[in-house]
This record gives sequence, C-alpha cells and structure tokens, in this order.
Amino acid sequence: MTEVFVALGANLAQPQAQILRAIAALQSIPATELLACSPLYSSSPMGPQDQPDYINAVARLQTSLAPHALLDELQRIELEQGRERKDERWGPRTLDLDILLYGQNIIDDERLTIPHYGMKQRAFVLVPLFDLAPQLTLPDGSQLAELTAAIDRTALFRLPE
Ligand code: ROI
Repeated sequence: MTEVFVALGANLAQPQAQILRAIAALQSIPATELLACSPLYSSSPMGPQDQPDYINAVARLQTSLAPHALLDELQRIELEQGRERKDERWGPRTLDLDILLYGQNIIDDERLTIPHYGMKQRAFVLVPLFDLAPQLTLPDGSQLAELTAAIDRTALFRLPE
C-alpha cells in the first residue's frame, strides 16, 4: 500500500457540493482507502481572475493501485461530476482531482507529474496538506512545515465545519 495525497478543487456548479460529493466518490475507488480529508477552504482564483472563487481541500488515501490506474479512477470521478474535457488550462472547472504525492515516488511522463508541479507555490494546496500531515517531507527533501510557513495565504479562507 502506498500513501497518496490528492488535491480537490472546484469553482462551478455549487463547488462546495462538488467537493463533498467527490470526497464520497473517493471512497468508492477499488483497492483504495480514504484515510482523512482536510477542512474545506475557499480561495481566490490563481490564473485568470474572471472566474469564481474556488473551493479546495486535500485528501489522504492509501492505495494498492499503480499511479496511472489511480489517475484513471480520479478522471472517471471528474467526468461523472460533469467535468468537460474542453476545460481550458487555467479556466474554471466543476471538479479537479490532482495527485500531489504518491509515496515518495517521482513520476514524470505524458500523463503524470508527481509531485504535482505547482504544489509548492500554492497556498490552497500547501495549507490543507499541512492540516493532514504537518511532519511531511517532500521527495526533494523540503519540509512541508517550512514551505507552508513561507506561503502567502491572504486569499485563502478556511470554511466552518
Ligand atoms: N485557483 C485556485 N484558487 N484553486 C484551484 O484549485 C485552482 N485550480 C486551477 C487554476 C486555474 C490554476 N487556479 C486555481 O487549475
């Protein structure tokens, strides 16, 4: 079994409901256990500003699926929740599920870049990840606690539970 962290993001079609539904859907992935989920956060959009605020969270899973098999399952959930493949790269989306970390593995191919390429610059990823795993060390040796302490979190708000 490998410990995996998945980032969730949504900013269309009742994003908070999309995230809660996605968390439930993560529990249906075969050979995989949902161990914990962070609180939900609202965040202003990174990228083009002419789109709604996002709801973001991070989930901690344990899986015996290989990385690409897990990606297939996450993409199935995105499609089931109305994600359209024409979504432009920095545009709004009903649901985004990104593998942040797959154990301490480093993967870089056509479909997957793990660790996620942008995670160290994104408060909406680092802060909920830190909620779940304050002691985490990334595969490049950096300490999550140090990255999180240094990140600008002015546009990030934790939602009441
Ligand atoms: N901005 C925020 N705040 N949250 C996201 O999940 C998110 N996802 C994206 C881009 C468009 C980069 N901006 C985002 O894909």
